[in-house]
Order: sequence, then structure tokens, then C-alpha cells
Amino acid sequence: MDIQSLQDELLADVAAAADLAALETTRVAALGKKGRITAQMKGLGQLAPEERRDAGAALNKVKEAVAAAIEERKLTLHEAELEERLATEGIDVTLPVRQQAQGRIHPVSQVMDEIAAIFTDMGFTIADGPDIEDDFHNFTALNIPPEHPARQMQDTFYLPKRDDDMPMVLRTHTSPVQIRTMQDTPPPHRIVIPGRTYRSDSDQTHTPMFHQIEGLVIGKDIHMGHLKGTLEAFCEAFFEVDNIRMRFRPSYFPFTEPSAEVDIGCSYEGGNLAIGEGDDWLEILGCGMVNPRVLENCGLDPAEWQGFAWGMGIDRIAMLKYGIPDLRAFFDSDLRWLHHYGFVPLDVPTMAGGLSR
Ligand code: 2U9
Repeated sequence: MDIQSLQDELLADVAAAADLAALETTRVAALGKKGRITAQMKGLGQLAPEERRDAGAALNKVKEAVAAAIEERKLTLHEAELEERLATEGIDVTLPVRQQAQGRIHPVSQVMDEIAAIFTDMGFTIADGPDIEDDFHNFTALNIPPEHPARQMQDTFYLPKRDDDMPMVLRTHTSPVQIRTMQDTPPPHRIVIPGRTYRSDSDQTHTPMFHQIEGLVIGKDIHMGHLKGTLEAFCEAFFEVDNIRMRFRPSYFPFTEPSAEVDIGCSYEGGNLAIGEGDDWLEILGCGMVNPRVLENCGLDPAEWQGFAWGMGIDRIAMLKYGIPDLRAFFDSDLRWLHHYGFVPLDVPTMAGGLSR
């Protein structure tokens, strides 16, 4: 075959290659080990020396021309491929981020996230600890003596004793986390502890596992005014009501002295609960100044360090805020219930962006 038509044919093949894969096939067919140009090169040995030189030079030119054409075609095809991808893979950034997610955030998780957002905004840190506690951290350190009713079998889930004979329990409150924090790290402290707690109690308004959030502030010259200010700011942020009506009723807890229970104003209009105003009261949390004995149990000198603490049941607060009538449905894992009372995952509560919208 004459060399000119070989070159014309191969260049036509290169020009016709529609994509990079076809171009590679064309390259192999021309320049590969068994390619047409390679075959011609091999045939040169049978020619007379004179002819061989001319034919060799001509073949080399064909080879260079075809190789150059392939490189050029490769660039064109690359560009075309990129253009195609840019056109087809384009994203309209004005579209909604995602189709609405099917999953829902449980109201308990939502309320925990809301409360965490409020307190972290005030400078608190989130702390946590084990669900299985020893008797010391759950009771003794908190000034709950052995004969205290809270220790009775009907309230506490007891577990087998530890090797050192220490009674073990499922924590009945998150307070042991405050004890551990005070034992392990130096004051001052500003922490909140959301988590699971356990009491052997099951009826319309109690489940054996429930959720609490507690808080602790320890510093120098901390007094009841700080407690009231903090909890007022919290209630206004959480219930999204300005100048919420509140009252602090004297109460008793072994771990705080003095102690108080906190009510917020409310009204029931036509069966609807309105929070923040009205002549009725709703109890929402317990609090007090940390008992000096508890500070001593954690190695702090009460003459130097004081503080306040509070505790609140999350499940009940979630029912109040979101008008959920039945506590037991919280733990039924009924998807229809979750879809009705749950929250869209992307609506993360923040102080700047809004808690519950
Ligand atoms: C330390 C010192 C003090 C935590 C407190 C309460 C009052 C309280 C209840 C609310 C509803 C439990 O879920 S509930 O039944 N809690 O009333 N909790 S003061 O006081 C502490 C905690 C830790 C070291």
C-alpha cells in the first residue's frame, strides 16, 4: 500500500474517533505492537538499502503526523468531555438544599438540643458521665444518707456489687456527673448535663427510663441572685416568652441548701395551655445553692467556693412546650407519632437562628 494513502486513512480514522476510548482503539491500530505503521516498519528489512532509507524516512513522517494528530484529537475530545460534564453536572444553587428528609428528630432530642443551645450560649459546657454509677457518686457524695427513701429498692435499680463491695446502680439523676466534675477538675465550673436517668417507677406520668438536664455553677461569691437570673434567662429563651412570670417556692433537697421549686405562669384557655402569662402556675424545675457538705465531699472548701445547681425533667418539659398529651408514646417508636411530633433534622436549634421556629 502506498504510504500517502496509509497516512490519509489513519488521519481520517483519528478525525472520526468520537470519544477518548475510540481514539485509543485507533492509536493501537496504527502505532501499537501489531499496528499498521509498526507492520510497515517491520517490512523495511526486506527492502534494498537505498529503498529502505527513503521508505523509512517517509514512514517516520507518517508516524509523526499520526501521533501528532492523535495528541491534538485527544485535547479536543478532553475539552468536549469537560464541556459536556459542566453542562450536564451543573447544580442550580438556588434550589432547596435537599428534598425534605424523611427522618425526624425525637422531641426529647429536640428539647435537649434547644436547652444545650441556650446554656452553651451563656458560656456553659456540656458534660456527661456513665449511666451505671456507684453508690458513692449517685447518693453518698450528694448528702443522701443510707436510710434516705430515694435509696429504697422500689425507686432505684440496683446492680451486682463491684469487686470492692461498692453497691452499683443505674443513676437515678445526672447529679453524679457534677460530683465527678468537681472531683476531677479545679473550679470554677459552669456545666450542663443532659442524659438518661432511671427509677423503678411506671405509670401514666412515669417511665422507668427518663431524661433529665441538670446544671451546676461553682465560683467565688456566687449567690441566689445568680441562680434566679440564670433560670429566668433560661425560661424566657426556652419558652420564647419575654418577661415570663416565675415564682421560687421554698423546698427541700439533700444536695442543696436553701432549695426551691420553680413555677412559671400559665393559663388554660379553652383547653389550650398558654405558657408565660395567666393566673395559674406550672412547676418546671428544682434548684438551690449547693449544700456545703456536698462541696466538702468533693474536696472544695465551702468558705472559698459556692454555687448553685438545678434539675429538670426533659420529657415533661417537651410535653408542655409541644402539647404532647401522652408520655408513654415517647418510647413506643411509632413512626406515625414521630412524624407528627418530630422535627426536621436540618432545623438545628441555635440562639441566633431560632430554637423551634
Ligand atoms: C450537685 C449539687 C446539686 C440538682 C438539683 C433538683 C434540684 C431537682 C428534679 C427535677 C425534676 C429531678 O427530674 S426530676 O424529678 N431535680 O429538683 N436537682 S437541685 O442539684 C445538684 C446536683 C448536683 C453536685
